[in-house]
Parts: sequence; C-alpha cells; structure tokens
Amino acid sequence: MAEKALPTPFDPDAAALDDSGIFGLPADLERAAALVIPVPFDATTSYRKGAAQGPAAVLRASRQVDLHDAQFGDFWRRGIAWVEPDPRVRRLNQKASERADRIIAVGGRIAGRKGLAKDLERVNAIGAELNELVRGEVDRALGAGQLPVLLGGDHSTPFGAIQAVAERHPGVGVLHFDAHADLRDAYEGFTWSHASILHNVATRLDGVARIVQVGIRDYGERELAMIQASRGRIATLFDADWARAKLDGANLRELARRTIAELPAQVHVTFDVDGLDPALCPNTGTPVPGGLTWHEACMWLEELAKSEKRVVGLDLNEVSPGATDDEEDAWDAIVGARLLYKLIGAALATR
Ligand SMILES: [Mn+2]
Repeated sequence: MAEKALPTPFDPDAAALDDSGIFGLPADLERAAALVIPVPFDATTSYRKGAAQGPAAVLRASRQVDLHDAQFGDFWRRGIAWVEPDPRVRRLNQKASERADRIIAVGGRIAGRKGLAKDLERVNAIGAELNELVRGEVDRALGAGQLPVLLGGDHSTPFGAIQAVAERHPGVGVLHFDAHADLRDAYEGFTWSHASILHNVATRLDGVARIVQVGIRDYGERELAMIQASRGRIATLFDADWARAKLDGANLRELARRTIAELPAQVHVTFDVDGLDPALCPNTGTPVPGGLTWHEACMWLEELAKSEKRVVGLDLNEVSPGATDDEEDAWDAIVGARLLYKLIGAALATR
C-alpha cells in the first residue's frame, strides 16, 4: 500500500542526501505510516549524559541504513517521516538540567536544603510539562491513524506517549526491553525520572493492562517486590533466566513466543537500548553487562511481527553518541538507527 507516499523518482538504492529525512526518505508527514517524533531530553539522567544528542545522531546514522530489510521487506514504501523536534523540548531540557545537576550532585539528598527543594519542584514541573507536550504530539499521530515512534532522549521521555496510547487503546500492554526494571518510585526525588518510567506507567495509567519486561538484570529490592506484588500485571523475563535458557540449549524462539503471548492484543513497545549487550551501546547512560545480542533482539521483533498482536505505539530511548558526539565514533547511533528501522518494520508488519 501507500507507494503513493513517495514522490517519483525515488531510488531506494541511491546514496541518501545530507538534507533528506530519516533513512534518507522524503518526509511526507501527512501520508507516512510511521512518524518519528524526536524528544532530545535527558535532564534526570543520573550517570552519563548524552541521550539528548541521540535523535540527531540517529538521524545522521539512519541515512546509511539500506532500505530493503531481510526480515521485514520493503515496509519503507509505506512512508516513515521525521518530525522536526519541538524547539520547546531543548529549552525545557536546558532549564531542567541546570537544576537537576545540583540535585544529582548530592544523590537526591535534599533534606534541609531549601534551594534544592525548589530546584526539585521545578524539575518535576518541567517533566510534567514535557509529558503533556509529548502526549499531545503522539495523540495527533494516533488520531491520524499513524504509528507514533518516539525517539528519546532518556527513558523518561516516552511517558506522555504511553499515556496517549493508553487513552486511545485502553487495555493496551507494554512490551519493555531494558537492562533496568525502571520501577523506582521517584529516583533521586525526580517524579519523572528515567529510572521510574515503568513505575509511573504502572501506577498512573489505568489504561495499561499489563507490562512484560525483557532483558532485566539491574533492579532493587523494592522493584522486585513490586513485580512480585503485581499478580502478573508486571511479568518480568529476567536476563539471568534468558541466559540460563541459552546456556542450557533451550529453544529461545519458543521462550520469546510464549512471553509475547502474555501480552494483550494491542501493544506499545518501549525499547531502552541498554537492554542490548553494551557492546552495542557503549555510550548509553547506564550500561550493564549481559543483555540481548543483535540477532536475539531481531528474533524478538520477528516473533512480535508474526504474532497476532497489533503494535499501536513505539519508542526507542537512551541511545547516546557519547560526550564527544564525534561522527568518527558513531557506533551507538549506527546500532540505534538500525534498531529503530527494525522496530518500525516489526510494528508495521502487525498493522
Ligand atoms: Mn530504561
């Protein structure tokens, strides 16, 4: 369908131009099946900053991705359009980062420090403002029947996207790839912390029926207790269990299939790139050894594409080009762009 979305002549095998859209495709915001919505925000990143530079780096690296995909075919013909980042996001990130840095410097221990309490209040207000902005943008895409693809930023950025998806599709499930459970209650005091995204989804979004987590290998006692007390609403496939299955020669594809089957019919995929082996994302903010190999991640997406589920929303976050953001050292962005392409391919295959 929708080959009409592309102006002719467009040669998918030609080198992409520097000013072309994502994956070198012409941007047709009205007719594209998928809209990539960049959110360059990483104010609450607690360890290594850089995810705010992710979208621009992924955009550059995306122009090197060959459009024909061995797994998902020529889905690019349905149109993938890059939405220019809302200039308010960068301003919010600057304002929030200045204040958040002072709080992160003391590990969130702000008791008895009036100035820091004010900073925290302001950072939380900015987070709420960002969520509202993202919610609005994603809701517009959903209203137009397009697949919203949020590109972070840190893992706080998709909250508004998942909120919009849950409002339009109550009963939706969230498929969550990550090294971390992200179930912390207001990490370092930040209500909208990257480490609290799934806590916020679970406790604030009634429209989300179930969360299925994959790749998890870093979590606290209270996060584990929250999973155990959730009566299956949060179902976690720990990385240790995945690794054990692999080492024991179990059928990984079958394990992925069974895990995906636990999701409701409609699914939002939230993919923190650190769910992958950190060799694939060395500059991400909080890398942890272990994780999915490239081909394992592709297999998960293939099983999702083949399932009866329908992907209604998508985000990729925590891709960071590192402190230098040097094009000579674009490995994180290269992997991020290719993962983004696979995610969109899998999602469109379900629609
Ligand atoms: Mn995360």
